[in-house]
Amino acid sequence: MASTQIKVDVQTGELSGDKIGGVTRTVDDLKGLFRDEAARQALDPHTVVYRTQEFAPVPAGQEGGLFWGTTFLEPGRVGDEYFMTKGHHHTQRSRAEFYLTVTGSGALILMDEKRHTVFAPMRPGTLHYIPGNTAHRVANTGDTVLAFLACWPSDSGHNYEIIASHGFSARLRDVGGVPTLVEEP
Ligand code: PAN
Ligand code: ZN
Repeated sequence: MASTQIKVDVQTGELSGDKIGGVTRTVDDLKGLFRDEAARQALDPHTVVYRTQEFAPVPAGQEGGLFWGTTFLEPGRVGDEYFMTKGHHHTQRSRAEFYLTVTGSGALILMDEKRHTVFAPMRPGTLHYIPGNTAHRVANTGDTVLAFLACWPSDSGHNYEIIASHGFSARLRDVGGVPTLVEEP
């Protein structure tokens, strides 16, 4: 049986090898994501908010396989909100995921099917299990790059539309220097 192998730099999260893709999301790409759209427009549109790497040993959508990835989320703010990922549901709602933080500090924001939102601190060495049927997003609450490794089923898919149109029920905001979940009106 053929084995497929890549390298993971466990200090930085950087992946190297074959079959590695990924995306970069700039301030310009994230129109409408943050509460304070004027603050987003005041930033240099080319500023990178996050970059991902993804190791896909099987085709996307194939049942039974696994994907591995790293997300590098820059430190920064848009108004009182931290730089964060778009956030998504898995298209196959029941699919779960692991996030393992390797550098930096931040927060994993989770919202269940009843739109109840909670967050959990992320720091090097924390491993979070994201259950199925749970929308997930990460915010960088620190001053350095937050890098985390992720593993998810190859048939999960990503649904961004629901979050783009309805958002999470709460946003993680800097309230007097403390990351605080603030319910959306
Ligand atoms: C992660 C995310 C990654 C980027 O690999 O895709 O952190 O976040 P967005 O996809 O929300 O932009 C994951 O959760 N995969 O399923
Ligand atoms: Zn996911």
